Amino acid sequence: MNAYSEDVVAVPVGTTLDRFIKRQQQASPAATGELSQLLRDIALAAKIVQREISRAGLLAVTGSFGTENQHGEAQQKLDVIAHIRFLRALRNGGEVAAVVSEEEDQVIHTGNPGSKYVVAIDPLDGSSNIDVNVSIGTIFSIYRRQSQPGTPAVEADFLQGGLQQVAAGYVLYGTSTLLVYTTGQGVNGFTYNSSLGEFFLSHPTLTTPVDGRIYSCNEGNIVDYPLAIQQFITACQQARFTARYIGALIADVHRNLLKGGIYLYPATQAAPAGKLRLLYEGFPMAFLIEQAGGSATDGQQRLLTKPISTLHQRTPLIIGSTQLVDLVTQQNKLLL
Ligand code: FBP
Repeated sequence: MNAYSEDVVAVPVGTTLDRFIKRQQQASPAATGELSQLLRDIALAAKIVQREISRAGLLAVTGSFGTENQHGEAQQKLDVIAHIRFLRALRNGGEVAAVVSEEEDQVIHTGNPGSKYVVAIDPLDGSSNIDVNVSIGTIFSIYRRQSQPGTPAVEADFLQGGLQQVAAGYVLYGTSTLLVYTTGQGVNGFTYNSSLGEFFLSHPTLTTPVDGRIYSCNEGNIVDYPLAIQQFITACQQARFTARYIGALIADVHRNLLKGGIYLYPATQAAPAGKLRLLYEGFPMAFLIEQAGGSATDGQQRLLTKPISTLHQRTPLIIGSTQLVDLVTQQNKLLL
């Protein structure tokens, strides 16, 4: 699905996000401006969350919130703050009819039933890094709803499948804050300049190398990994690949996207269906990596074609440079 027209808009580095969005919209006669405004609303929420994160240690917003989400995971204060901030921006922006968030079980209606878009979001990815000042992020995925605008959005609007995404992206709160997204015409990255309060194009038409020498996985789980994955990791070690694992999907995938490499979170005995969530982690990252020339599977099939039946469905994830992803997926299929 391609939100804007075919023409890829070539704009100089340093262009503001707002101007870039405007250019993409102008290049598409069919565009109504609703998706453009939605992307701006996401950028606004990212700026607010970036500010909260950068002051976390001073504002006592680190640590547990004292509640658990529907996955039985302890919610960190910043998980809840990011959830509230994105929800508020999407609600007030008026372009989103409903939201599904990692932090809430049910579909969240925004009070904008007339809107034609729905958004799935992981407000804060890499929660285990929050209190130790290591990179974390936000992941978002946008669909054009199937249900009739003017009526309440429904679960089916979120279960259309990865190929139906209109746009997807992530915000990486790292050494700098980066917004990386696609609308189906390649991937572009924008760096936040907090002194000007603006995102500027810094990574135009991102592409990932077809091969790489970095592997990212929680080797502490290796005994639980499928045999093919264990063999692949041993082969990487014997080939003197570099092991890098930040423990935040966004940060690991972003690094590997730039340098070439592979991130693996396979099924384990502890998580036989995988740990990561298909709707707001797997699908958006797979859409992005494919738009950058990479690949993503669940260890058996192309992730974007994987059937989805529940909002918080889990999935194994293997994502990164095509040659590495294809190799381990082929091996895995052979040994299953
Ligand atoms: P959250 O969205 O709850 O943070 O979970 C996802 C995640 O943190 C990924 O970002 C990361 O790659 C993975 O889980 C780390 O899991 P583990 O600690 O088991 O290695």
